[in-house]
Amino acid sequence: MNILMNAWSYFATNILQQPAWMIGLIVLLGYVLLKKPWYDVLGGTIKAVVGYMILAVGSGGLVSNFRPVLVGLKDRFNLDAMVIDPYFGQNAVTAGVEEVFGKSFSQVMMLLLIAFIVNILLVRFSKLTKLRALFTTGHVQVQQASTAYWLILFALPALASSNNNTAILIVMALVLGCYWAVGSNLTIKPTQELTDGAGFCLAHQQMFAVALFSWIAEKMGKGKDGKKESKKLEDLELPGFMSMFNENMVCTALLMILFFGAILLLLGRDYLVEAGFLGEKASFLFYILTTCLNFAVYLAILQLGVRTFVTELTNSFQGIANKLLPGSVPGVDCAVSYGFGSPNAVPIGFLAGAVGQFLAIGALILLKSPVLVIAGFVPVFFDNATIAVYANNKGGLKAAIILPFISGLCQVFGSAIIASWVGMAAYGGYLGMWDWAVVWPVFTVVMKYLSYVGLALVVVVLLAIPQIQYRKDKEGYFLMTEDYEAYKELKAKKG
Ligand code: ASC
Repeated sequence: MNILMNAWSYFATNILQQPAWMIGLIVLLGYVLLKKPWYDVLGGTIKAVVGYMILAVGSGGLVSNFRPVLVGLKDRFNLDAMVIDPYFGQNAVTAGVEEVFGKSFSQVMMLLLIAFIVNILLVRFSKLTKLRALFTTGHVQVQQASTAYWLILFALPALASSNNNTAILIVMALVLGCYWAVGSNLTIKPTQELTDGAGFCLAHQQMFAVALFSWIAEKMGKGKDGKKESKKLEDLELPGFMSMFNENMVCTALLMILFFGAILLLLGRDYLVEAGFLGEKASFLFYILTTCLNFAVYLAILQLGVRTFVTELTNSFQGIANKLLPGSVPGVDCAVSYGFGSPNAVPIGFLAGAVGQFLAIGALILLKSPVLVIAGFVPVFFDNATIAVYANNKGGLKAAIILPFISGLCQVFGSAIIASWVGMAAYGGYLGMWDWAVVWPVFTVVMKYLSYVGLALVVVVLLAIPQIQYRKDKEGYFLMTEDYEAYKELKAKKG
């Protein structure tokens, strides 16, 4: 048993939680199953791992550069607020779960393993379950397993007081594993349409949001006669000086100078020097410019990473989809979508979401809410940029502005309500991403008030979603992942 536990712990720490190595393992396995020569297997695996590492440099750089700027608002104005951000959320669970429920955090990793097995089994039996997507983003799985652990313990006090840890974990893993499989499965269609059949989907924290907002965007994009009406960002021809916004780097840089420039000015030189961001003698102006232009730099790195690994992943995954998990697709980080569609949707979604979040925070202050929220960079950027990329693809510019704006409101209000109710706000943070500010609070309410019946209801409703999707398009449902060109022909025929 001990050897098994050690092996699991080694695998979990070094591979499962490190998406670059997890993707590397999947690519390796896929190419081996495709019986590729050893040098193709090695080359493809290296490209996939390095590509993902490049993506991580981009997204990590964005987070480490801009999170302190937003969190700085809390210190600068002495706010007693919780930060909505996956890492703050995870810290809150680590700090509080033992005190509040008398449970150890180490259980979270077991929950992750069992929920992942549930996901694999659901996909293995796709003929029955109609589920096709495998979650591969381990760092996100850790954050979600932590939050789910807290929410379910809160909702089902009988579980929290039980001594049978294995039973508790299996019950929890059922809900979490179903959420992973069903959520990522929901993103397959919009992602195939965005990427023209690249063969992946999202395994992140806004999967229900992407499905819902893509659907709304499609409705928004159509005129009264049902024809496509609104223009996508990439088709807009901006006149005169505005044409410089067609260039993604210029657009991102200018928008960020406006947005972060204003925040940095608000924080003020004195605060930035005191907090160690700015040298005492350094120029404030050039500090602002450099920080803001870094945004464009990290986005460019991120996109390079996507280009490097996506082809390897989707080509090699054929091996897994043919031999191990028929008809399946890999679910990946939401940032991968920034390599597709209009790159300008990324900064626009971020800004629209930020406006929504700041308005919602203003409302909390005005309403004298007992819980105040500080915008965390990860939800405000990664959720809303992703929503905008998908919304733009379906509904054009209008959808790419309005829907992330609404998402920003949901993130703040939803997180404030759930985190204060379940007691996480007191520990300084909540996950805050869209699905966890909207979908999981609904699960929690249902489980809290209906207990085990509620839990069963959540699982049944989740599992019913792919069945409904399948019944609405029996011919195209599996075809869209197995042969996208044939799927497009089928759609064209049906008009
Ligand atoms: C998250 C999280 C991150 C980012 C990253 C985006 O939810 O924890 O580090 O989003 O995955 O690329």
